[in-house]
Amino acid sequence: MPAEGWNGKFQATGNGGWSGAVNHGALARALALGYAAAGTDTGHSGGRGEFALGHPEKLIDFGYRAVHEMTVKAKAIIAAYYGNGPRLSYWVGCSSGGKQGLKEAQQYPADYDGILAGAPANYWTHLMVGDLWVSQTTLKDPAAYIPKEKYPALHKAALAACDALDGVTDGLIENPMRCRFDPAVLACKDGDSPACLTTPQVESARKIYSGPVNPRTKKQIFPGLEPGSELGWGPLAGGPHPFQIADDHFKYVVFKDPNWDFRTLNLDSHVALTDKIDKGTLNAINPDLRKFLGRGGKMILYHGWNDQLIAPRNTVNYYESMVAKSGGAAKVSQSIRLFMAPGMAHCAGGEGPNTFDALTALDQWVEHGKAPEQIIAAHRADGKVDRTRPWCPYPQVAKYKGSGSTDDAANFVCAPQKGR
Ligand SMILES: [Ca+2]
Repeated sequence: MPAEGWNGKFQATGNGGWSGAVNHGALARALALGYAAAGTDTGHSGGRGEFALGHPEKLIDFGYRAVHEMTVKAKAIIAAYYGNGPRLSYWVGCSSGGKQGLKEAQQYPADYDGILAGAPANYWTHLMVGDLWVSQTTLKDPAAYIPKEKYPALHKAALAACDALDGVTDGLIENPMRCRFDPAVLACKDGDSPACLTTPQVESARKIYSGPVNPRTKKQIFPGLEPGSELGWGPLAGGPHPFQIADDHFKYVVFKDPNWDFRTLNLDSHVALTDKIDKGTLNAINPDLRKFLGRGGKMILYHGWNDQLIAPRNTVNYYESMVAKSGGAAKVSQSIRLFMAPGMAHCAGGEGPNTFDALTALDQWVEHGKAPEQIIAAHRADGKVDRTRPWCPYPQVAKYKGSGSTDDAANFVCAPQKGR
């Protein structure tokens, strides 16, 4: 809590991954802006999922209880210290922190007036399947492994297929949902090389883009990674070990067996099992945000299209389900907007513009009723901004006006996407 110059507001900070640490950097940034700030380790230490083994109550803490309790207590401590509680309370988080923000809106809609939720890990059980499925795709059979040296060629081919669809050839795919890219264009013709894919590698790349599907019901379990994201495939697909957060989920939460082998993941029975066990503990997928909306809450969601850890289309899917359940697009857009970020990786980084100030946009919306029509994001190289671009409220996309630098956000407008 700032001893002087408190702005009268409270900002809570979210976690990442398995979340066993207070994010002190985020606290410091909030304090520097004049906020009273709070964070929680969610009831355990460290970034692994082992804590859950034999401790169902700790899993509930991690799932939602720690954040809610922190919120209630933080507001009481603020009131005791300043003589009055915060006039406004904001949630700020990405990844697990994005999920925590959604859970708050779904389960404790009175906790926050504004929620900034990035790349939410909100469909936790299916996300874990999706991530582990990528690891299974490339690590189960050595022939199916795609060496990292091949990612640049794959990336280049994806851009060749889809970069120009948005009218600007700039290394960014504005809307990957319009992209039809078959990695078979890279199939090796004269022997293996870093510039081509063998037949099993083509199949692996197709699986990574398409995401896991239940073999019995043919239902999509989780979306795939998007064309454009290839340079970031290392953590899920590069081995030698499966992606640890997801591996831990099945080892310690689902099977309670540290020796469980990710190669045995079954896309039918094991998905049903993790959903059955979860009972809303780790998942934050309730599309009904009417209570949050009814209180006047505002939410900004964002997700990088090149996210290499959480398939971004899941956030589009959640947004669509939430819009359908919570009053329709026109009504919901008065309170909740989703910004998809071309070329941005998980929460930050990547080839696309990836530094942005969504907190100010949220604050303007909550405090002054000024809804964000766009969020200007910047890309930096060697410490200098080399490109700016607007992020647009979904389903709008950034359109080049036709003149001026394509590295300047001023030369773009947010407009509806024509044609899919
Ligand atoms: Ca482009």
